[in-house]
Amino acid sequence: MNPVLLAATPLNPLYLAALEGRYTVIGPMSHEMLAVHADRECIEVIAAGGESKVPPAMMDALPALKLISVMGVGYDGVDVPHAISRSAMVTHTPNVLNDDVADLALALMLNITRRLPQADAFVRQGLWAKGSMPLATKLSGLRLGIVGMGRIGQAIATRALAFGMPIAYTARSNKPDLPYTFFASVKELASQVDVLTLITPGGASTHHMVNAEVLQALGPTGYLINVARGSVVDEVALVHALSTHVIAGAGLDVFEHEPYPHAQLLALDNVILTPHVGSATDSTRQAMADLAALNIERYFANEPVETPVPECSNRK
Ligand code: 8YV
Repeated sequence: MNPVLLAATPLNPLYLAALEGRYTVIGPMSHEMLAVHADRECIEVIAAGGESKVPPAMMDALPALKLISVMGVGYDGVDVPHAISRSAMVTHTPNVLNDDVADLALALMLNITRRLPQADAFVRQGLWAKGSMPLATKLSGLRLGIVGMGRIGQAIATRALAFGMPIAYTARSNKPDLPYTFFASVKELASQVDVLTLITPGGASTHHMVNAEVLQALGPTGYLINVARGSVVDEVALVHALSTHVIAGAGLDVFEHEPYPHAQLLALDNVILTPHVGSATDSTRQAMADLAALNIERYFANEPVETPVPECSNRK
């Protein structure tokens, strides 16, 4: 009989396909349903996506829980300390999505500064024959500030170097090996750059890290790019900053209450909105699904998992 896995939330079809045939995937289901499910006591693995919530109650409904395998690099929806207290391992899918997320960050920078959605609309609406488009802002050479200098932050920096952008960053700690300027606070960083790009983990430690004060520091010629988590930005403060030109514009792939961006964002001309598509390409999502499935396979083969989250890496 195939092992039974619980899906925390609807799984990406590629993840489901990678699990098919080897496991029986049940769920998602309410805690009430789970509490009375016939297979509850034998489920050792929860499969989840990067945005899934895996709260203590879900874990505690599964007495045999040993692994939570997240298809996504972010795992802020998983209560990792609780998983550890239950002796369960948490895995995620780092690295395979670095290029895509970094590509999207640059795409958002180019789109917002060069006003590409407006340019496209200008052509489609037949306005070109009647005159020229208003001039845009040059991206090359603008000073870039990166919040979170992990693997994706570094991939963004590498790309930005080709655009002649001087690079500064803030992170939990200074990384002296990198040739970029470190600032200890996000506010200080914001005051020194033209484009502030967020690629830091979500969760309590970064909640509303970008608030009204930081946006004020970024200033009227500054742009905010968010490819991290919506929770990192105070979205109400951002709406205010965009509508009163406290900052010049924003490119946002993530939102506080997905899939519902703040209603006023939809009406603003100085913001570009994408539906959390940082890693959403065929090849990257396939690689993420394969890696998430590999972690499960390793667990059942009694082998060390491939990509534990950092908090669990000493338990590899
Ligand atoms: C995906 C993500 O949206 O990796 C992450 O942390 O946010 C995204 O790549 C999602 O995890 C796909 O399941």
